[in-house]
Amino acid sequence: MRAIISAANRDGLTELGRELQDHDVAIFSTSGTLKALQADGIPAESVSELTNFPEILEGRVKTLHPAILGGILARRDFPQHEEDLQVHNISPIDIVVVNLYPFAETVARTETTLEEAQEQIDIGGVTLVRAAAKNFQDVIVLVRPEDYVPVMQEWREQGEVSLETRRRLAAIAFQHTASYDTTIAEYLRMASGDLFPEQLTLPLERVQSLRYGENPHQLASFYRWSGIANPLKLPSVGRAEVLHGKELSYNNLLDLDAALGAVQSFTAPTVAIIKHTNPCGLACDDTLVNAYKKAYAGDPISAFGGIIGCNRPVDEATAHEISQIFAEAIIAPDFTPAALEILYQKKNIRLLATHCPIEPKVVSTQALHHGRPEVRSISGGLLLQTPDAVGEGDIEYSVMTEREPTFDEVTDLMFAWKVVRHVKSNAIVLAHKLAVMGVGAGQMNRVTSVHLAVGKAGDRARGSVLASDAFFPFADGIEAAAKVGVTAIIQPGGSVRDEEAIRMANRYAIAMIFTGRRHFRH
Ligand code: 93A
Repeated sequence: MRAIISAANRDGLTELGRELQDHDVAIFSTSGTLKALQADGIPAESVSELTNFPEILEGRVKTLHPAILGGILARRDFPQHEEDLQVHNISPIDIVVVNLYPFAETVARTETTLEEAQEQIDIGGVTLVRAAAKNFQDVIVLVRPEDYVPVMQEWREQGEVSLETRRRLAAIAFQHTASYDTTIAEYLRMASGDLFPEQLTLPLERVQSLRYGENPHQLASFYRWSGIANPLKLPSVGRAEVLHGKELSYNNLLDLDAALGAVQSFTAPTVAIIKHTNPCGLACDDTLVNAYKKAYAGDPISAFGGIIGCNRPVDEATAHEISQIFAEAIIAPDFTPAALEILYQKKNIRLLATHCPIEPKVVSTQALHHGRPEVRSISGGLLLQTPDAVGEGDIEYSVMTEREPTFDEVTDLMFAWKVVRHVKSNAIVLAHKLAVMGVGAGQMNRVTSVHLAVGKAGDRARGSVLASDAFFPFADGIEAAAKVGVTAIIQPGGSVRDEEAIRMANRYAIAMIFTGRRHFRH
């Protein structure tokens, strides 16, 4: 029997070579692999022995040759194929072991140039793999080092590698080359800025299997975008490091994403406490610990079991405060050693570090070209969109009422406006002194969301400002807010009944501003 081994990553190759040697397999390799095998005392020959042709174009053509591809693709049970091999003096090849050029790892580095990336596009290796996988009845194909040991073990114990295993290896191989090509396509697409091409395969890699989905009877897995360097170095849950805690659940991941998104809108130290993807508390202050205290005070009942987002490294004081209650998870740029010492005492709390700044540097145009789209699933398809990103200083507004908002009101209105887009629609947020006082989320009409936010805020509604993610279709929501002492409102405007809403605001001397931009979150 004959094997071709051509591997960029040589993990496990020596052991594999020894096993093949025990089975009397003749090994043929490309130059680098050959050197490595021979250095470890594994007898192997150059693929040129099969092709009578040298590697050319600095290695761009090494194995692309009919003597090799014919040997792989020939069906052993077809007389015509057998005859062709004999006529052209081609030897059948039974095992193909390939580890492709590391394209993904190369483009994961920001400094990689287009030319460097191009050289890492594997052609010959992919061809070997696809040929071997097509002919899986007769050829064993191995593309991942982790498969070497189990397959060799099967061979040793069963005396052969079963047809079932060969077929499974072929499926792995085609998935591997498909995903490899998808990463290349994605790299070129991102550089071209073509957001939604006619055909799109998403380059995803599994991070981990999850114990279950949203509910225990649902199966689930966590995938992330496979690595292409993002010049913006955007923080993400997919790339965050888990420092501590119980295994992440499906719902944890959803809430962590909401927590990260919410605090990413702010430059001052900010803490968000998330429940069921909505912030129940969120506040900015001069220090993280003060922001946490204010966020917690926003809704102490709901904060129990919350997921906490911080846009500054968690320090000792903040860790101490957080450890007073039961929190499910924290995501932050990092954690100080003193903070970790405190939080490690909580066995279950999940701690995630993004290891990059969490700050509002994304504006929509940049996100368009360098960010990844948001993906959601519907039956029979996926929906893709650019994120609802808003940069600092991106908010423009017009005053619609007789009274203009005061400086303090404007500060809180801007704050509330940044919070409200992280709340499920219909979304209403009441805020005061850069802290959330009450939230109305996910209601089927806007006035109910106002009632909920007002109810949560209680006495603190007086003197607060209100943000609404979309226009008020009727003036009733404004009246409900006015009656509990809300002094200013921010909303997109755009309803046919805007005039009624403005009249209502004027009646209660509310200052109301329109932004012209809606922030639905369904
Ligand atoms: O440049 S290639 O696409 N041309 C080829 O003909 C070819 N054949 C195998 N690269 C090719 N390979 C790849 O070379 C393999 O997929 C493997 O990653 C690498 C191993 O080369 P070496 O053994 O010289 O280090």
